[in-house]
Formats: sequence, structure tokens, C-alpha cells
Amino acid sequence: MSKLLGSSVKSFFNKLFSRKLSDKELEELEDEFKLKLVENDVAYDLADVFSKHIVNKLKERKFPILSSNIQNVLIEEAKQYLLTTLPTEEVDLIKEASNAISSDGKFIAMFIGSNGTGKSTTLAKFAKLFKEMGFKPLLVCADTFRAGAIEQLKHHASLLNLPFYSSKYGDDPASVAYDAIKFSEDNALNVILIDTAGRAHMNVNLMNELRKIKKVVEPNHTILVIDALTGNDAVEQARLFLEFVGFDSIVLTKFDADVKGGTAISVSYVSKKPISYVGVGQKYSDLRPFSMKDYVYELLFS
Ligand SMILES: Nc1nc2c(ncn2[C@@H]2O[C@H](COP(=O)(O)OP(=O)(O)O)[C@@H](O)[C@H]2O)c(=O)[nH]1
Ligand SMILES: [Mg+2]
Repeated sequence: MSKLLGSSVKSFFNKLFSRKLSDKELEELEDEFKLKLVENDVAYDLADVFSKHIVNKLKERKFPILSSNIQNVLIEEAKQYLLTTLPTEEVDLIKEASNAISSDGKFIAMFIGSNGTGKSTTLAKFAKLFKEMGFKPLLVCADTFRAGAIEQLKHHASLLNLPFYSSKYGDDPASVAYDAIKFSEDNALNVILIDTAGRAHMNVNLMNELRKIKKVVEPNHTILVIDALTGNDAVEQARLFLEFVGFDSIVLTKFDADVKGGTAISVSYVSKKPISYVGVGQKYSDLRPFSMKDYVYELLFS
């Protein structure tokens, strides 16, 4: 997990003196802190309110106090602030699936996100997890647009030795998803994982297509897959997919390679949706549940 944001926040706090700072010095400190956060992939909006909050807390302190105390007090303030500002609920997809299957006979999860973020790989990771937990997953490719999409997901399914459903290129993705549910019922499968198309950039047709699939299949859980390494783009994707399609939680992929750490708090901040799991590698077993509480602690204290 990332430690860089932690050390940059610490180095910021190290600069504080055991005397009352002038308004000008406080302003400079606020700007410097904001910049450090933005450099570490924290979305500008969040960096702005966060740095303001911390500097305001600093203004309230009585001086002189020991600088080591200031650090502890401010790190504690930062933790409190992030934990009250960010969604901290923990998502258990296995439990959600069990509940849905008890009441409904099936659990439908839909995966959305931009191209190359790791949608198909993440879907395959969930398929393996559900299989191991005793469920009967079906991998569905509702991307009938991009050449190779069907073969790629089919390949994941065959490596995992799990059933796969799709149609042919050019078919209506919503019909494919609808037919896949019928197929799952006929074949006693109870976890339906639907892969969808992505585009490199925001595209109205794609958003309409995703909305239509969602309306037709009524997924129990829609997952937005986001690449942790894409910084500002990741934040923009969270905003757009929330506005135009809607989702229940985020899976942040390539978390294994994220040295900055700001993307996780930023995508949750802008969407107010929890990160349910993170991808920590390319293997099917590289999927971990995510706890925002643990993550914030790690960011600030490690
Ligand atoms: N290091 C790392 N690579 C990942 C992770 N998730 C996906 N990838 C890689 O990202 C690339 C794109 O993944 P893919 O599932 O095809 O993306 P899609 O276009 O969104 O379906 C592949 O090379 C994956 O192996 C992850 O959590 N960590
Ligand atoms: Mg894909």
C-alpha cells in the first residue's frame, strides 16, 4: 500500500514551528499542503477543503506548544476529517450475493468503466472468488462492439473452467445481457457477472448503452472499475459514470503499482461511493476487500 502521501503529509507537519504563525505564513502553508496533496493524485476539490480544514485547526491552537505535539494533533485532525468526509462503509459482495440469491434466486453484478482499466480481469477475479465460495457464476460479455472483447472474456472463462455467455458482434448489448439471464436460469447458475464496453473517452452513445443494459437487467450491484494509476482521469471517470449511469461501488485496480495513494480517497470523495475491493496484480487471486478506515490510517501514519 502507498506510503508516499503519508510521508509527504508528515514532512508538511514537520515544517511547523513552536510559535504562532503569521496569517501570511499560514496561507503559504495551506498552499504548500494543497500542492503536495495534488502532486499525490488527490483531486483538487478535496485537496482544497482538506488543506483549509487543517490550517484552520492550526489557527485555533494556542502557542507555543511542542512541535511534536502539533504533529500528533494535526495528524489526528486529518484522520478525523478524512473519515467523516469519505464514505467508510465496507462492502461485502459475497454477503450481498447470498442475500440476493435467498430472496431472488440470483445475483447480478454489472461491470462498467473506461477501456483498459481492468474490467474484464476484475470480473474474472470475482468469478473465481464466487466459484470458491460455492456459488455458480456465469461470465457474460455484453460488449459486442470492440473487436476481441468476446474472445477475451471467453478465454478468462475457459481458464477458470466456468460457463460463458455472449452473442455476436453488432448485436444489441442489452438483449445479450437479458438473454444471458434467461440462460443462467435454464442452467441453474446464480451469479451473473456482466462485462460491458468501454471507450477511451466519454461517449454519449456508450453511456446510453450502459443505461439501457442497466434498465433491462436491473443489476443488484453495479461496479465501476477504475485504474488507480490514472490520477485526474480516474476522478473524472468517477464523476461521469456516476452522473450518466450510476454505480454502487468502485473497484480500484493496479493498486499494487500505486505509489501516490491519492486516487483512492479522491474517487470516493467525488462520487460518495465506497471502494469495495482493490486489484493488486494480474492474477485471478489478486483481489482484496478494501477498508477506507485502514487505508486512511496507513496514508497518514505509515
Ligand atoms: N498490475 C495490475 N494489473 C492489472 C490489474 N487489473 C488489471 N490489470 C491489467 O490491466 C490490463 C487491462 O485489463 P483488462 O481487464 O483487459 O481491461 P478492460 O479493458 O477494462 O477490460 C491487463 O493487462 C490486466 O492484466 C491489477 O489490479 N494490477
Ligand atoms: Mg475488457
